[in-house]
Amino acid sequence: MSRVSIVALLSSLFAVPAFAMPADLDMDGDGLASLAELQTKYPEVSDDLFLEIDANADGFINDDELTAAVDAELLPGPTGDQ
Ligand SMILES: [Ca+2]
Ligand SMILES: [Ca+2]
Repeated sequence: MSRVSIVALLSSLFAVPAFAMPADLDMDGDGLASLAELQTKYPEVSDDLFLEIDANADGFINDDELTAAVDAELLPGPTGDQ
């Protein structure tokens, strides 16, 4: 096992997001939501809003960024609680 995969394994073991990326949002199961995946669930999401949500500008929304976007009311919560 390479050093990189060990680090990835450890970080996945210790990552405790507020909520996991919903399966209906992360359709390819890579743990991240792309613009296309986000727009499939939220068609109203614009390119500009995606860039605003994508805090580290890697082109994908991770759990932390999704949580922050929901907290900032940029996106509705995945559980739909009010
Ligand atoms: Ca994905
Ligand atoms: Ca990101």
